[in-house]
Amino acid sequence: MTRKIEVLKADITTLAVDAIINAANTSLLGGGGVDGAIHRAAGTELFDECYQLGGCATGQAKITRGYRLPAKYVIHAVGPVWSGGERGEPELLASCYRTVFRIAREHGIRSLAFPAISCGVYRFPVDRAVKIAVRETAAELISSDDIQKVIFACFGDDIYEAYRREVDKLS
Ligand code: AR6
Repeated sequence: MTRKIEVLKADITTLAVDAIINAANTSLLGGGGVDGAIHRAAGTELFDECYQLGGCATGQAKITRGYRLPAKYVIHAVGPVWSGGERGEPELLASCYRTVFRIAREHGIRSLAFPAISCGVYRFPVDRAVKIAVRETAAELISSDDIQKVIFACFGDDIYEAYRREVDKLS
């Protein structure tokens, strides 16, 4: 199972996987951080498709095509804004990962790349977010053979080290 997980220092927009995950907001109409980078790289057709989706609730996700990205699809997940941890943030973040995996299975997607959802502007504590990401990914890979590769695309050494530590615990 662990051989299906890769921790990479990478700009997610460059990865040629079946789907990359966007750390979006409830409007799905773009923003800063990884969301801005994905929209810039994919081109304006991505915005046009997102506009048709009518937003997305926190903890949920919606899929679009990838347009000019090397990835065929983008799965837009809306992570929670961290506000102390007593407002269901851990469960909402776990729900993002579970929803992404369900959508991926429904579309025959076999390789995925995630950014550290909620770990930027949304200020989720990195170690806690990474534990949730790795736990949910391991649960998916153990319970189903549909997904063959999950990449954690890390921007910055602290995020990279946090994923590395957590993934190493699996083996
Ligand atoms: N590739 C991989 N990771 C990246 C990239 C990239 N090109 N760019 C940034 N990151 P954030 P959030 C990392 O703030 O916390 C947006 O405005 C970044 O270093 O993008 O979920 C949305 O529209 C961090 O580790 O997402 C929402 O309003 C991680 O991606 C809001 O931000 C997530 O940081 C979502 O906030």
